[in-house]
Amino acid sequence: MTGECVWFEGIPFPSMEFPSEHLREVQEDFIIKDEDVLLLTYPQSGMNWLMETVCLIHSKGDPKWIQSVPIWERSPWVEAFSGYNLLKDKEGPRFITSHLFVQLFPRSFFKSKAKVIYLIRNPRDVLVSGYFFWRIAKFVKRPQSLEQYFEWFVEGNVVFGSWFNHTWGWMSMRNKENFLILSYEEMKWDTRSTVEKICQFLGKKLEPEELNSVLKNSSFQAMKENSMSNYSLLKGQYFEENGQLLRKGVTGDWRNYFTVAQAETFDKLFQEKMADLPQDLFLWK
Ligand code: PPS
Repeated sequence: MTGECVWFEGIPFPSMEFPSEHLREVQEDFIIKDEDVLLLTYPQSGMNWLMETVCLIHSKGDPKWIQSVPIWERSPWVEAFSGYNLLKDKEGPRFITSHLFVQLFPRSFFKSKAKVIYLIRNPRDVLVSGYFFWRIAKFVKRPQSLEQYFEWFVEGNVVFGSWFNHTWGWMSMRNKENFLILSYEEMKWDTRSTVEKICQFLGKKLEPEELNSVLKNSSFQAMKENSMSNYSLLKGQYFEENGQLLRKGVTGDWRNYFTVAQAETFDKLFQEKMADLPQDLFLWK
């Protein structure tokens, strides 16, 4: 996997948008404000779904904002050069998105009261989703087969680093009151309750019809059809013409791709690496 990426503190990043001097500036100089809302995930965990949901909660279900401004401008990626520049000049409470490891995150955050939503997903589905995503992206070395990507993933030899280390690192914050952990699985299985949980965490009260509109406009189908959220605006430049970020949007798709041997290898690795965390954090079990 190495090759077409840049390294920062032992973690590989895509070669565009993430120069190491910029990542250092993000870590040391970016000021997180108490009123900011931070959306954090390992890649392919449902970040865009979370972003869309939070934006719709903010607009009380009114889809005007999500249908007129690209998702990456509504909640910019702090570690990406272009996202950082948007955020620096933004007034008032901000939505901030990131795939960064906890140790690379802006240091100012650890002294702030900013609210964090950390979304996790079954890493087996993250792996499969990532395999298809990186095959359509033009800015990283593409895996040639799922078998190859499986090897890269279990070794943590993928852009943005190891799922296991990312999850471990952020889970150390789990008992803080400004930190909410959600899973892609609970969002799928009971979207309404999860949206209510987010509202409560953010201190937002929605009327029933506003909540219904959040659910309707953040659904897989609605996002797939929304050019401000489906990344069709970046096709050609960053993604292949036939590429889809919104691929299937289901849980358990890994079962269609893993061999029995891969499933066993993954189970063993998961047990080794995650044994010391409370297992009820992992709802897909
Ligand atoms: S990224 O590029 O890392 O920010 O990607 P991310 O958004 O985290 O993850 C992409 C996967 O999330 C699925 N997705 C959704 N699932 C259900 N409902 C909605 N609304 C939704 N929006 C995005 C998307 O389909 C990717 O998962 P896969 O399994 O590949 O379909």
